[in-house]
Amino acid sequence: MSLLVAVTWETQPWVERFTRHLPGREIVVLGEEFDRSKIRYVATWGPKPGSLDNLPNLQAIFSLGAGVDHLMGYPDLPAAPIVRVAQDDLTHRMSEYMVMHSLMYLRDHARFSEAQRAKRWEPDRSPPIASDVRVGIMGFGVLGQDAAAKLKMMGFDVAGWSRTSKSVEGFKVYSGDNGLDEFLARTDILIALIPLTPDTRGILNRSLFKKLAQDGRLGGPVLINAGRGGLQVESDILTCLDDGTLKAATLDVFEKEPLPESSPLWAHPRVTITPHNAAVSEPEATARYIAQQILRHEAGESFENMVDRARGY
Ligand code: NDP
Ligand code: OXD
Repeated sequence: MSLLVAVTWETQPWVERFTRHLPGREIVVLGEEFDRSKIRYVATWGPKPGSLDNLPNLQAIFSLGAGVDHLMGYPDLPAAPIVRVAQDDLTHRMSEYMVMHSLMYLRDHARFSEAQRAKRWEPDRSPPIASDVRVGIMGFGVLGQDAAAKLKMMGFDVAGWSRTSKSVEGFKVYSGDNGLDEFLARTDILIALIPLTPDTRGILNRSLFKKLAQDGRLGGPVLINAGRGGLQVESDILTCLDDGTLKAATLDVFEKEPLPESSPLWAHPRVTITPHNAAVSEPEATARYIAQQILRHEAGESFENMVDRARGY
């Protein structure tokens, strides 16, 4: 059995880990000579057109991340099952990000940083506490639910929104188009952790932001998007920041990545930017997870976290 590592980044860290976690297997990378009929598995992120063609014995395509939108646009994607990353290392990193940025808004970090630079001593005598702040998590899947549990532990008033209705102990979960307006109306911090699909493209737009709570303790709703850049309409975010519909935004993902130098988001005083690293797929943890999936499959068990191609996630 061979595993093909098809990434556009440095391949060596992946090859080293896969070799260690799958002893005795052949690990090959694009650009090398290899027998395509021997390839049983592919581990990939953003494969170049053609790179996954002509693999007649392929048994699974492993996305090197949780999202699979990078695969959905691949022309004639092989019919093998797609398995995505859903493991604790990545999940915990995302929750760290969400808890940190939510706390920074709760504690008005931007205001105190500015006051420090101006050497102003300006304590807030009546700041909100976490339970005064309503967090709404769009996308109540693996990442959304872990972030919800940790934000709740900090005291935030957390609810979720998903495509299908579900019950998750301890949380009110809204669902579908019918539940969206009510969900938004009770949300001060909007966290986006939904996949990019034809249904969700451009969902973070002006008309949605207008429906967020305007009576919250933060002085205006804030957006935290670490889902995908294609979810957001960046010109609408800027308009809404400037007309007060949004108080602030933390963005890890962008319509175009890397974010072009010309983007006005870079310099906006109420925008926090991170370079699509809210939760990285750390090679050791990810290779271990993929190796486990291969071993499960070879022992006759089914893959975990398989993608439904019709849903797009
Ligand atoms: P999951 O598949 O576990 O969860 C996705 C959630 O989104 C589900 O609750 C699903 O609803 C909901 N959803 C999907 N489509 C819709 C829709 N049309 N309307 C409402 N809800 C919808 O995914 P993960 O939690 O593992 O990951 C979520 C996303 O996070 C990834 O797809 C990726 O884009 C992003 N990500 C970003 C990273 C970063 O570093 N910035 C790192 C890792 C992931 P339902 O429960 O009904 O199926
Ligand atoms: C992912 C990502 O989907 O890092 O895992 O964006």
